[in-house]
Amino acid sequence: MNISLIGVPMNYGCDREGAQYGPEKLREKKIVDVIKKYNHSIYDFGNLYVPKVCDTEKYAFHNRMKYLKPIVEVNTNLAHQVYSALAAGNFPFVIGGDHSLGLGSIAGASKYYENLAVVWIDAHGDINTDETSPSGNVHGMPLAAAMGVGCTSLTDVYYKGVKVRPENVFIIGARDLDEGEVQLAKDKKLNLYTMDKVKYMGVDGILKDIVEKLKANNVEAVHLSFDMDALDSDLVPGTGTPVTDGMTIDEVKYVFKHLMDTKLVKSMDLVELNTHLDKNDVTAEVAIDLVDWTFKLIA
Ligand code: 5AB
Ligand code: MN
Ligand code: MN
Ligand code: MN
Repeated sequence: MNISLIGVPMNYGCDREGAQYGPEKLREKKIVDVIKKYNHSIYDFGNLYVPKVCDTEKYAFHNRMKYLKPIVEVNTNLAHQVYSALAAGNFPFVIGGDHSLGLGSIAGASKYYENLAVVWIDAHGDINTDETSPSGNVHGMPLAAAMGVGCTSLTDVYYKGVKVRPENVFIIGARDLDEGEVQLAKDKKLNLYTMDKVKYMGVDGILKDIVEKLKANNVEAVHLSFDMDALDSDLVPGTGTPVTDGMTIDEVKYVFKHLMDTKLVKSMDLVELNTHLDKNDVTAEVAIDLVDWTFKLIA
């Protein structure tokens, strides 16, 4: 497989120091060599340009969304990179950076694929809008925007309109949802596999459900978006919004394996590694181990 590696050294979406150094840390940990081991051709496109905006300007562009303008600019460029990679027959692998980059990666993938599904593995839903967000942090909003919900400045990134239909959205591992998110998940009948549901149905149970729905919905391609905080907080000190009672590494690997087996996964994000919060690089090592596993699975 030809892999396009795209770094997004941005922390405007989480408003926290350290998330912007994820791509640099992963390269230091030899992400390129790790992927190459499995006979992939990897093209490292380096990091996207992230304009400097000082923190006194965080609300200069919108009164309820921090750093809106640079976030939209970076994501528009990311979307085009992802689209171009897919058009060239490559697998775009986007490394963050905070999860606001989901705006761009989904926009790019959905421009290429008519009937895209998104599997979002995360402790959070990331389906807030500027109106429901308790923080104003855009990394808690990308998946709502991708479904066409929220402010047009986010929903219209790269091109106007809905990027992914709600029935094609699958959230796995959620255990920290805000009130507005719970409501939206209900209203839109999202496929929401909370941590409680994962425990109740078992990892096998939810995977069976997801694979069936992907088939029934005639999905063409899956964009897989992995937030490090899906893992239990004990395993990942180096992430900005850690939550207890999360997934184990083996559970995540098992989910990846079965998703890759469908042959539908055509693009992926790995986000929310925070190098300032990490302890002895343990979170970076976990991330690299998951990258190793992922690209072993991809033929
Ligand atoms: B992450 C919270 N729901 O909106 C909000 O890490 C947290 O990309 C969002 O999943 C976490 O601020 C965003 C409280
Ligand atoms: Mn997230
Ligand atoms: Mn999260
Ligand atoms: Mn986070």
